[in-house]
Amino acid sequence: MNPPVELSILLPSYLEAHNLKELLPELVKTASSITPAYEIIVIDSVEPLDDTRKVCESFNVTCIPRSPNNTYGDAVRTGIRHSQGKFVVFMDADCSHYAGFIHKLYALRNDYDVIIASRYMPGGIPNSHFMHLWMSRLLNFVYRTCLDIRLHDMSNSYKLYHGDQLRSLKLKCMNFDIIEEIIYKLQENYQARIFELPYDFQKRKYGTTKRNHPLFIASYLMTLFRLKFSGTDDK
Ligand SMILES: Nc1nc2c(ncn2[C@@H]2O[C@H](COP(=O)(O)OP(=O)(O)OP(=O)(O)O)[C@@H](O)[C@H]2O)c(=O)[nH]1
Ligand SMILES: [Mg+2]
Repeated sequence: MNPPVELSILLPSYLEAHNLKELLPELVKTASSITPAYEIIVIDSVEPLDDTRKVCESFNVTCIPRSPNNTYGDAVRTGIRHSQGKFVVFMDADCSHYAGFIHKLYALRNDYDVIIASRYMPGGIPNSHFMHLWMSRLLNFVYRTCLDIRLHDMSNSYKLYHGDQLRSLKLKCMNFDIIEEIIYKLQENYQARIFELPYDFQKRKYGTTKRNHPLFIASYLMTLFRLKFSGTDDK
């Protein structure tokens, strides 16, 4: 029987083969220096759209298709479903999140339920385009105020969670709002102890964003209303 997995690292990925070529060797180095009982899972598009699967194979990293659809929400749910780790780290696959920071997140695993790489707390560096930064800060302000989540940066996906808590959630969001849904439900269901560490965010290295802004704004607003007025339904 295989020993239990201590650390799962999950990377939702959409057309990121170029970035993964640079990120995965660093990630394997970091994970194996933390524990031999790790798994790295890249969650790719439903059908292959680039060389992502070949790149993962070349570094001995697991790559699975998301299901049922090509949305970020389905990538996150697919990753959580497949993860086995006592602790789970989510990160982007576009080199905005550097692997070495996992050491800092992991060092606090027994003190908190969630540890966030925070761009907006004192000491953090957002390093984004003006419009993206403005929208992201507004999003954090609105969610913080309406849902009473006292965090500087709940929307950066780079976080460490406790695997059992994460796997117990019923998550419904289809887009990037699933990140806020996770935090809200962990806070409501577990009174999760959440801690932020200042993080120096980098712009993506290769490729361009695939975010569809009007769609994401609409889904952030709908999710905000749903969480505010329906609360959680998944204890
Ligand atoms: N937009 C989008 N991103 C996805 C999807 N599935 C996985 N991702 C990954 O989610 C991460 C964040 O998406 P990005 O497109 O970089 O969004 P962003 O960070 O707001 O935009 P950038 O300024 O380009 O970095 C990346 O690693 C994507 O590859 C998807 O269906 N849509
Ligand atoms: Mg990005």
